[in-house]
Amino acid sequence: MGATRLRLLEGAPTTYEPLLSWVEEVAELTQPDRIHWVDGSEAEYRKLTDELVAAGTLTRLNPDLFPNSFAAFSDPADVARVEEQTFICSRNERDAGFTNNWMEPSEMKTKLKGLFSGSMRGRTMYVIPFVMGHLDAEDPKFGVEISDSAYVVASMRIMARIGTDVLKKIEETNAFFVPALHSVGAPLEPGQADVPWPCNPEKWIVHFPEERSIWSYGSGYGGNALLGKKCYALRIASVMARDEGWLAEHMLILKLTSPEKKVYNVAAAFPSACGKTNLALLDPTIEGWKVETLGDDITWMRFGKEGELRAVNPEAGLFGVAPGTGWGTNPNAMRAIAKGNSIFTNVALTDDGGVWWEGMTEEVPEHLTDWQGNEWTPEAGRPAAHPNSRFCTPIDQIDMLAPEYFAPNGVEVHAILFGGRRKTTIPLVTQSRTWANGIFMGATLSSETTAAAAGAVGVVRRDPMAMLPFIGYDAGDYLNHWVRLSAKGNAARLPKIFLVNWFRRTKDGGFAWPGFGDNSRVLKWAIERIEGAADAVETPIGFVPTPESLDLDGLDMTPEQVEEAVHFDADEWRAEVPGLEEWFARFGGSLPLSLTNELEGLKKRLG
Ligand code: GTP
Ligand code: SPV
Ligand code: MN
Repeated sequence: MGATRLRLLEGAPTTYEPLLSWVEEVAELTQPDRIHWVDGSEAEYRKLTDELVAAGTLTRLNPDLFPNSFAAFSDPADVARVEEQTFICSRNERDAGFTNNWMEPSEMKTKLKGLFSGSMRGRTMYVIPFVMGHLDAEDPKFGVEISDSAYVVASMRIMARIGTDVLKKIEETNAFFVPALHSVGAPLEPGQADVPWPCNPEKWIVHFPEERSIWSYGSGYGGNALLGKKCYALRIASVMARDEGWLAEHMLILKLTSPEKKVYNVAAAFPSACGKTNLALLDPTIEGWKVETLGDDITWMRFGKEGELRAVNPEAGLFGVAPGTGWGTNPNAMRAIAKGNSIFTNVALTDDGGVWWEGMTEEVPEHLTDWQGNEWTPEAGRPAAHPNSRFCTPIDQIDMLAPEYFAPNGVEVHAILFGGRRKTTIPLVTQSRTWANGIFMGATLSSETTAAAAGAVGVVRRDPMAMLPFIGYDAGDYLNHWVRLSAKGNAARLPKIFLVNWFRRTKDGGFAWPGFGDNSRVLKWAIERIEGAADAVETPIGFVPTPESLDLDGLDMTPEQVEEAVHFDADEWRAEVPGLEEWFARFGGSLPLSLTNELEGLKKRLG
């Protein structure tokens, strides 16, 4: 180590110059009191969580109920991703596209340097080496997050592969790593007491796609702060994927085994808080079909040697929406959570030191401490847990985890579902007419906004491939990349594409379809379509099930009710067309021609 190296770097567990010089540069800018190199060990986790409990950031849960588990309560203004403050700072504005906020990179750097200047004063700067995907993948995707939040370190240990092994491999292979800088933006003056959830009212989540770097300021929450997740594994990775010929997608991936023991892997893109984790951990309500989990939020896909599309889950944990996750709706998630080793954020506390959220149990507890620390009873008239409260749990605690999760080359994808949250118009399931028609379904996907992002909830917006907040470049280029890349696959082995909607409403306002475990009936129909075994009605939008072709065995629904869930409504679709035209117009010239043709074809078929 050079004599001029910063004192804080003494004892660093690496001699890897690209890393040392970046850490030094950041330390000089942010002025932390000390640097901690994260090794990812059990002992380190114990020490960090003990410190977080002492600081009041974490509450230790009753170990008889949730062993080695903690609850965190955020600042009430730091509860979700902040899309308005998320930027893609490519050199040219055009490359960020109309779906992203943009600022000229050097202007943004100047602004960020001002904010980060001294931002870690009084705090520890943690250096977290991590890899998204497998350490022994052919081309492992490394990152190093620097953060001044121990909560981030503890959460990153659950969500990604981190620590000494990763650092060693980076050094040994002289690897590139994505520098991912995070500060809560709350420096401490000498003697100043800390708060349980430090953060800053001003938040910036910034990506520099050409240099593949991330700067995140002001928030300690989820996708804003655990930089391996949305910032790297989607926004930066989507740019890498464009340049290297693969796909980084906001998809779950599950392994489905039929009664004949045939295996089908299904990837599904739904926007945030629209059912990925629930589908990935589905407990089928039909006989003989088995579901195993491969991933619940992010899927990386590339073509294999035979032109088959292969998928891996780059994450190591679940960061799941708590409300609605219950013993009735998602027992597999509940069993994984009950094993402990979890961090809950913004849930409610029970009087016996456990956690609770809306939908966890049918019976509502008589007394709770709500996510803001207030007394709560069922009469309170407000939710006890924040609608975007989350559980953070190691993925290998899922009993139904597919062994292929551990395979660096992943699995072949046989079907892709695109889905959103729509009260009307979109039937329960529609099979695309062709691959191009399937890409059109993805490109025009729409959904009501949810609590997963700050802002209004329930507003319908277009969300291409459920990637609207996560495409790291121009959205038209992104759709072109899908079209061009898939042309390189083996056409006979391309997955079949389906559009689904678990959230259609009846005239009375209730859900038209029971959802959750009963979604296995839709999966079965999709597989039988692939095998040419299930009937369908051809409609202008694609193929929808005939009433007889869906397995409704044991389901308490009248034929009229089923019809309400599955039917194609020509009037609703004619009313949808102007919105589709408006959406496509926003792409300017960058939309693939095949998609323009798809829209023309749809209009013709609708008459
Ligand atoms: P992110 O982690 O934000 O990306 O969300 P996600 O897509 O994984 O969504 P998740 O599975 O956590 O579900 C979000 C909400 O939708 C929860 O409150 C679920 O209870 C609810 N939900 C999931 N699946 C269904 C379904 O089939 N029907 C109905 N009605 N609700 C569902
Ligand atoms: C999402 O919003 O899609 C999530 C949660 O999965 S977060 O990690 O906050 O992005
Ligand atoms: Mn998500």
